[in-house]
Amino acid sequence: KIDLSDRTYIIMGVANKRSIAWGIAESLSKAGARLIFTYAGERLEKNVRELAATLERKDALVLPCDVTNDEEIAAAFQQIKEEVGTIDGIAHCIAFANRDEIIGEYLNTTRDGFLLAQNISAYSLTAVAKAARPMLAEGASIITLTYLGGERVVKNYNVMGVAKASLDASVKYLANDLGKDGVRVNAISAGPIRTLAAKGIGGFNEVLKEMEEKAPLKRSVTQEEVGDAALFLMSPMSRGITGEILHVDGGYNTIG
Ligand code: 0WD
Repeated sequence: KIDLSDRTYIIMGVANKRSIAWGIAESLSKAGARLIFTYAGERLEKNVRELAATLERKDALVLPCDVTNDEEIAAAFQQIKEEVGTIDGIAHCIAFANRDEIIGEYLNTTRDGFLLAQNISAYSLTAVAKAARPMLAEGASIITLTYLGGERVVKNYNVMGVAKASLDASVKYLANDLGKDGVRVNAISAGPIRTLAAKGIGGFNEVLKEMEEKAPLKRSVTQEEVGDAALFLMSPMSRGITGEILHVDGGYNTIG
């Protein structure tokens, strides 16, 4: 059994109990970890506090951190440093694109929409890694969530696919920079899961249906399955792995 009871992890991107970030939180929590949650905007604070209160450990911290705001990132990590000192990992589960740009043709992407998707969904990982660097323990592990639409064309994923391609490349460059500190950086490429963010993507139900028909496992994956893969990547069990994109998608990406 993986025991993380002497470790502390930051979970970024819980919006509600369906969030993949919450699946990761539950898996890490079952392994005994202490958790720190960050949320974007006051509207989510109550949700995150209520969810955190359901965990067995009562020492979770809940802090604001809108990743488009450098001061908010700096303040969040300063507070984390003061309250816990060192951290053993970060789960970055954050993405955003304008709704009218994740349907139809990619060609219609606006400059502002392109930059917004890159800013929140890709650059934020780099900003967070930089802010966290001074407090990352030897052996710490950073993970992010990506999607197949960054590797190849997936209908309607559009500007978000381009942001995921940028995120995937960032994982490799960050892994190279932080490897000398003994810190690993990896991505989980999750199959489609019904969440708030997924609802915004055009034709999501068809994507899910195709996965259930075509994936080698003939079903979709769950937040719990992504959570357990995250637990592996966060634990010393995966100590030889960095710069990797691990597909937790029932094998769907292998089907032509
Ligand atoms: O099928 C899926 N659901 C998949 C999701 C398949 C493969 C990958 N992913 C990725 C997403 O692209 C994202 O990177 O998983 C990550 C988590 O997404 P989720 O769990 O599917 O969706 P959700 O529960 O909506 O969480 C995404 C959260 C935001 O939620 P809302 O609904 O409020 O947009 O990203 C956070 C926010 O909590 N977020 C931000 N956090 C900090 N600063 C910001 C921001 N500016 N914007 C959004």
